[in-house]
Amino acid sequence: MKRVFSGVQPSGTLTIGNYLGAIKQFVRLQETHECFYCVVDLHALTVPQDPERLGRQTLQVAAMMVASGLDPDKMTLFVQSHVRAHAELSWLLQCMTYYGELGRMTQFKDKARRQKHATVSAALFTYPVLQAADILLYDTHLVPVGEDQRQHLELTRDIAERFNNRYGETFVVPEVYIPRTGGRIMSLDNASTKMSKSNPNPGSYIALLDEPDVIREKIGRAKTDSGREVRYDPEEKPEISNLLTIYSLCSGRSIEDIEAEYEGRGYKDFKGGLAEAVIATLRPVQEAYHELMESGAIREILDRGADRAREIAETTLDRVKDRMGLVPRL
Ligand code: AQP
Repeated sequence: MKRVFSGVQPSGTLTIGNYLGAIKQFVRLQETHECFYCVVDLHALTVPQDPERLGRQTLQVAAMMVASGLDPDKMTLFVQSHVRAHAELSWLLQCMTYYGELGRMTQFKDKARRQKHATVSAALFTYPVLQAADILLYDTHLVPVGEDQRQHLELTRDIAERFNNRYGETFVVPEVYIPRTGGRIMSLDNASTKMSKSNPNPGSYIALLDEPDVIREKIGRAKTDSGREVRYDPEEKPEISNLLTIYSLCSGRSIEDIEAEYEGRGYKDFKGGLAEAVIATLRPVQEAYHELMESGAIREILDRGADRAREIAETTLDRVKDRMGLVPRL
């Protein structure tokens, strides 16, 4: 079986963007691939985090992933900081990554712009290398991610190829896997920025744990154009097109079918139907999540996952250190 790796940051409650863009694919791939999924807590530290909250969110995000359909008997789920090889390989790979390459990463530029220049952490600049380490440790063939991660995946491939050229075949060069629709769900308040769990405006996203009334309210307030035609046209009608994408992915219906249903009915009815489709999608996830959190089962799932991940990661790390000329202990 080919290997899959992907990570999710515990930087807030997952959004429907994370769910449709990434986690739905994770669930599908566990049937056909050997999958490693990781709650990347070290990545979340690149911007200031409250320690107590970070710990809580790490368990919550893991539980949300399992509640979304990840099966502990079919895939490996673990916390990044439980496997030390991630941080160690990251250092080794930083020695082969160019300053200029990291400076071109748009995620860094976007996140750095939101902070005062002098307080931007060095880790925010170098974390794409940690991401490369995460992926390369598991001899990963396929990385399912949202569109926003495409550039980081290209960097991972460049680093792997550079290493293989310099030291001989060591890493599998991974392929990126981005869904045809849903790879970039946009904010509800601004269709030119992607939906993000760390957006300070909660009205900009639907969180996986939002109550039905909150979902109805957020969708009711979602920005639209001033027309009333429910039509998919990302250029002319980016807001309605984004809502149609969410509707289609949640209901399993085609966009044309939804357009036909709301022809001549305006945005209010359309938003009402969309809200119910989202609520129906999230209801089973929310129920499973609350059960998992109450039973405490998530800690055990993560513990078993870390043991399994550690075994593979340490073998890869030893191989890399050997290739680079680091002397092993007796
Ligand atoms: N809006 C989105 N549409 C589709 N996919 C998305 N992803 C994120 N936002 C969207 C995908 O979800 C996976 C997990 O993302 P992450 O938690 O590792 O970090 P991120 O990409 O930075 O996501 P956020 O929600 O925007 O987090 P913050 O606000 O903390 O930066 C990834 O595969 C991502 O592509």
